[in-house]
Amino acid sequence: MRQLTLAACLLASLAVSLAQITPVSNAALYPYGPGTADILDPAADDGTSGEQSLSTPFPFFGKTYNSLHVNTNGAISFGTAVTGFTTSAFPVNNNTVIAAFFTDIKTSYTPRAGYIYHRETTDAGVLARATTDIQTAFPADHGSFVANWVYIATWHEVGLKGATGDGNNLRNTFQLVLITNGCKSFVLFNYDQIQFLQGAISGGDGATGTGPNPAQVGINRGNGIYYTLHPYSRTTNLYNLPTWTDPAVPGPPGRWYRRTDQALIGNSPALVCPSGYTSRRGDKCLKLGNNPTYPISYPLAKSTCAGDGAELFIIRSQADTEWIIGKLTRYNRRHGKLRDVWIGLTDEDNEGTFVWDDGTALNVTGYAPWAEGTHEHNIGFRNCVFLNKRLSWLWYVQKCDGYRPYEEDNGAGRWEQDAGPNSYVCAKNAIPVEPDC
Ligand SMILES: [Ca+2]
Ligand SMILES: [Ca+2]
Repeated sequence: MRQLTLAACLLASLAVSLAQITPVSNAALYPYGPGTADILDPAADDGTSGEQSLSTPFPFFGKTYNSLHVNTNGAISFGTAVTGFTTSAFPVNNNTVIAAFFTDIKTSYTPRAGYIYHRETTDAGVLARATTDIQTAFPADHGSFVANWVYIATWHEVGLKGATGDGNNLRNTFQLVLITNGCKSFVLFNYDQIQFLQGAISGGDGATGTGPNPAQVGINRGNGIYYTLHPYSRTTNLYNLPTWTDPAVPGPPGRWYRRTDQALIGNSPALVCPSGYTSRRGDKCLKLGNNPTYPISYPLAKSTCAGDGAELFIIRSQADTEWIIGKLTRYNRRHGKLRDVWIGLTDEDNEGTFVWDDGTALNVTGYAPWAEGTHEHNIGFRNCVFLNKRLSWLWYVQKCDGYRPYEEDNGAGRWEQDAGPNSYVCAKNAIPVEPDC
């Protein structure tokens, strides 16, 4: 019995000594491991820290979370543990993650391949460092930011799943630092060493740590809409993360900064319309433009929008069309005289190839409600597309300078009802609302 106890003590001390790693010294990485209050997770493959309660809720893409999970496969997740990973590029549904190095990582080898540490902290030194880092990185926008809470998760010399031969020696060291003042939030992606690109599954090679699906680096809101990706994500450039510096954001080599409280891609409730643009559709704000008495040429409609920092509205759906019809109908009820509507679509540059005002090609298999006979009508000098009121608002094409000569004036100082488009819709990006903090 005494011998058993002694053996258990020896085993326990052996386990402790194994955990006494030497944290790397790197200007990008925050302190971690022995000597800090870090929690060390058990060795695992596709494991998780379990739910970690947060003393300060973390704002993340328009929501706030009271807990998080630190997962073996190189990511922090919100709402639920994410013990797997995905090789599909963000945005994807589910996988609500901040992914530092999202691939098949495994620490549960004998001997152990790496250590995953994490802690929340309000240590004054760490908060001061986080405050300085954010103020230095974003002096114009966040120059007065003061951090009041930080979470540090570190994957120290972790190995790849399916390692064989020389692959048993490949190790990656990286860290996520979550920072908030309770309102705005940021994450630092810190890299010290990248020796493998992916685990041996997903087509990977266990001896070289390479393969067709290198790790994903970025943030995924989990709704299939909001996301951000590091430029090296899913490429062999991942090897260079420890020396990479963001050309747009000052910071030490090996660090990528992202703000995380706001959704800046796609539709967001935290968007407002710029002055003069009252109607919101998705992430665009719209303004009806018109000339009640004369036809207006396509170039004039386009340049009027451009002069306002806008572009002609790009119609993507029947709902967009109905929005315009409704707007015109209300206008006509009060003022009359609005007719056909230019949309931002022409084949001026290449006959028969229609391009939107923002340079994107018309998706020929997508929404494109041409009126019957348009294509026979579309010859070299008819290049601009409009909603044809007389043809149930279907798309028709005409000369870009308006298709009736001014002689069509009916003598009463009015143009004929079908004298050509005299309306257009300018679209501007909606503006994200800065929280008051
Ligand atoms: Ca794994
Ligand atoms: Ca044409």
